[in-house]
Amino acid sequence: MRRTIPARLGRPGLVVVLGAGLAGCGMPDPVTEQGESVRTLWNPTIVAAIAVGAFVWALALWSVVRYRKRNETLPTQVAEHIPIEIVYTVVPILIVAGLFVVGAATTTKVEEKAEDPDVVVDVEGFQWSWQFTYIEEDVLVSGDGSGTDGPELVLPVGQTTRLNLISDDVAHSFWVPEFLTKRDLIPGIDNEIDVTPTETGTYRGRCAEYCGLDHWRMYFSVRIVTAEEFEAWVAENAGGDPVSAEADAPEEGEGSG
Ligand SMILES: [Cu+2]
Repeated sequence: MRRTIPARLGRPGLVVVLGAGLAGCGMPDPVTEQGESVRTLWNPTIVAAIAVGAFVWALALWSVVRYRKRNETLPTQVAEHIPIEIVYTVVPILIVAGLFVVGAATTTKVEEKAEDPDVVVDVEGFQWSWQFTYIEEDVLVSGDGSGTDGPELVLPVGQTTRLNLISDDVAHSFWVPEFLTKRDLIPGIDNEIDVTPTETGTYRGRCAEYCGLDHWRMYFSVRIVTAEEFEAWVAENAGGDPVSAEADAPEEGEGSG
C-alpha cells in the first residue's frame, strides 16, 4: 500500500519540519535593529508559505484519493469553471501584492541611513582579509589573513554605525549571520549599510562572495560592547599602530564558506 508523505515522515518528523519552519529555519537570533526587521518580515512569510503549501498538498491528496480511477467510465467533462478560475487568479495576486508591500516596507527600513551616524567605519575587503578604519576615532584595525578569527570590528551597542563597504581588487561580501543582512563590496561601487546593534557579544563574520583561492580565509569577528567599553577601546588604540587580532594560526583544512 502506498503511504502518504506525512505517514512516511511519521508524526514526529512532521512536527520537526513544521517546527524548523516556524523557528525561522535555523535562522540565528538577530543582534541588530535592522536584523530584527528582517525577522519580523520572515516569520509571517514562512507561516503564510507553510499554510499555502499545506492547503495545496491537502487539495492534491484529496483529489488523488477522492477521484482515483475506479472503472473505465469517463468522468463528467467540464470545460471551464469561471468562479474557481477567478478565485485562483485573484487570491495569488493578493498574496503576492501583500508580500510585496511588507517586503518593500522592510527593505526601506533596513536600508534606512541615519542622518548623523554615531560611528563611521570604512570596511575594506581585500584578498585575503579585512581592514576597518574608524574615521573620527582614528583607529585602524587590519587583518593579514593569518589567523582563524580575523581582524576584529568593535561596535558600540545601541548606537548606529555606518559601514562604508570598499574593495579595490575583486568583489567580496560582508556577512555576519546574526545581522541577518549581507552586502557586497564591489570595486568602483561604494556600498554602505547602517547597523544598530542591540546586544553585546562576539559574532563571527566572513566573506560571502567567492573571491579567489583563499576566500575561505576571509574571516573577521564583530565584538559588540557597551558605549563605555567602546570609548575605552578607542582611547587605547587611537592614532597608534594598526590593531591586529590574528593570534591563532589556521589549522590545516579548517574553514568553509
Ligand atoms: Cu571571498
